[in-house]
Amino acid sequence: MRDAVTSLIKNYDITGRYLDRDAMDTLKSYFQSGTARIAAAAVINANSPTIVRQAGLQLFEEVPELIRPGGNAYTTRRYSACLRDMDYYLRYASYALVAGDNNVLDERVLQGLRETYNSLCVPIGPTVRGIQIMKEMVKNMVAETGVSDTSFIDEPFDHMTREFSDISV
Ligand SMILES: CCC1=C(C)/C(=C/C2=NC(=C\c3[nH]c(/C=C4\NC(=O)[C@H](C)[C@H]4CC)c(C)c3CCC(=O)O)/C(CCC(=O)O)=C2C)NC1=O
Repeated sequence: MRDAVTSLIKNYDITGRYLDRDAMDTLKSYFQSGTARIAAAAVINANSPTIVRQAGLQLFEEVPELIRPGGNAYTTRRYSACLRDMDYYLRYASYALVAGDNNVLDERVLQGLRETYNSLCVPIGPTVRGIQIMKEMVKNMVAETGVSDTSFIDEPFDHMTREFSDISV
């Protein structure tokens, strides 16, 4: 598992270089966004059950077939599995936000997931939509705490949906 700092150091160490100007710029921007990253993690921590539940409701409203007979989230067991997956995406997104690096998502969430989803016929489009709904909710909540630029919140959520979208084509 890597974060913004260890990733940078690793790259410089491989080639035996001192940290140059580019490195300083990268580090500066990471540390300058530090307080906002912590604010985002705090918002997610304080609201995760609400975010997952509301995002699930919105998703099932937009794609009602999912919870009808024959839908992948139909039956209590699969409905819960779906919300549990949403909860995984949210929790790991909060880790990646603090780390300033998506590596934790690759290692802990996305590895082998496409095969699992394909074999269980979990539909990709609605999964992507669910992740995007959570992203918008988190961005709004973080903006309400006074963080003016919430664009950094896109990174982990968009990383996950990009990985998913790669499969669906
Ligand atoms: C921390 C990393 C991690 C992830 C990401 C993870 C995902 C994951 N989701 C699964 C199932 C599932 N995932 C879903 C999800 C959905 N169905 C829908 O229609 C919606 C679009 C969507 C919710 C948004 C469902 C319904 C199942 C159960 C499918 C089944 O058993 O038939 C399974 C199969 C095993 C199980 O049921 O637990 C895994 C491994 N597990 C992990 O350890």
